[in-house]
Order: sequence, then structure tokens, then C-alpha cells
Amino acid sequence: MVVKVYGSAMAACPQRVMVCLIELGVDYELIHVDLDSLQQKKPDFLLLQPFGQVPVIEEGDFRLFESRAIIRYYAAKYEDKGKKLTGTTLEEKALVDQWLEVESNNYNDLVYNMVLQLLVFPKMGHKSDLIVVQKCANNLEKVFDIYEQRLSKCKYLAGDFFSLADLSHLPSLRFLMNEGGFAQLVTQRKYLHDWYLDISSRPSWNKVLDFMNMKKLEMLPGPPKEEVKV
Ligand SMILES: N[C@@H](CCC(=O)N[C@@H](CS)C(=O)NCC(=O)O)C(=O)O
Repeated sequence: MVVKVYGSAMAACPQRVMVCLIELGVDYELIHVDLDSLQQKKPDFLLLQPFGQVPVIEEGDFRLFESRAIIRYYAAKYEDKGKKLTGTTLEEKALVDQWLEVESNNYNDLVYNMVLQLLVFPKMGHKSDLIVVQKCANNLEKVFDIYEQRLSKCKYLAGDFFSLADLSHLPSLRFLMNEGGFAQLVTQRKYLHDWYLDISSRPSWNKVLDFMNMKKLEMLPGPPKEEVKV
């Protein structure tokens, strides 16, 4: 059965789910939710996700929201097919969980607030608070120092295998490295930078990026239609 993913190709949390499904070889279809027109807050969508956010997945009668719950679910579901995004031993699995929690609680909130200030608020006609952005960047330096230490000892966050913990960082790292303008937070740390180059070059992530870029192009206004003179 093809999994339905409700979300937007441009949004980080649906991207987390898409890259995971591609890694696992699970077929999915993205059902576009227009965040700009606040479709996610409309009654129809609130029946799928009562907090009015994307993503949501649907597989027959089964629905799930919260991107990290979704990736944990699919990684566990396909684990027996040798796709070890959650590790093999109990200890490896615990370390994947630990670093997924770090991603969610220590790292993601900082980047999320930067995205709000630098991308979302200006779109809504509000001014960005650059002091908040700078505070987040300063705190991110401290978090990345800890990542640097960890990655100097093992290739990936949970050990010497690529896992959900690494994958979960990809959408927000893309923002920092590109439109966020904070690439130096990553590039000035050798092990962190090597890790970023490694995980961001995975074919799964490049498929997500290609899809995002294609959707961006589709959304550009087309050339003005020529007037037909009779
Ligand atoms: N913890 C949730 C966060 C979901 C979330 O923040 N989604 C964003 C897109 S990345 C969204 O729906 N933004 C629009 C809104 O909050 O109205 C998850 O990981 O799924």
C-alpha cells in the first residue's frame, strides 16, 4: 500500500519523513498541504492532525502525526528487512534514541526559532528579531561543540552506522547551510563538517532536495500570457 504523507515538499518535518521512507524503500505519495494559506488550520485538516501541523501519514485506516514518531514507526516496521536505521543491539537502539532526543530537545528548537525569525515572520509581514537569532546561533555553537566531540569518536551520532538520529538533522541543517547563512557553524568544526558532507550526500536526501526544487519551480509565476488579437 502506498503511504500518504500530508505535508509540503518545502517544510522540514515532512522532509524528515520523506527521507526516511526513501531510505527504507517505502513507496509514498505526498498530498500537498498549503501552509501559506493555512490549510493546516482548517477543520478538514484538523480531523487528521488536531494541532494543525504537518506531517501526517495515512496507511488505510492507520494515521500518525509527529515526524519523529513516524520515522520511528517505519524504521521499526521495516527493521526485519535488514534496514537498520535504529541500530542492531539494544545498546545501539538506545543510543539512536538518545541522539534523536538530543536532536529534538537540544538542537531543533534553536534552528526552529531561527527559521521563524528569518523566514516565517518576514513572510507574514513581521520584523525579524536579530537578537533572538544571534542568541540561538550562540547556543547552537555550544550544542555543536558537543557534536564535534562525539563525532571525533565515531562516524555517526549513534555509532559507526547511519541512523534515524543523523537523518533527522538533514532538513534543518539544509536551512543553516543555505538560506539561513550559518554554514560556518558547521564548516569550522572538522568532524561536524565531515559528518554533514557524508549524510547530505546520501541519494535519499538528494531525492528530497530534487523534489523540493521541482516544486519550487512549479510555484514560480509563469510568463505573462500573450494577448490574442482578433
Ligand atoms: N513536532 C512536530 C512539529 C510539526 C511542525 O512544526 N510542522 C511545521 C512544518 S515543519 C508546520 O506544520 N508548520 C505550520 C504551522 O505550525 O502552522 C513534528 O515533528 O511533526
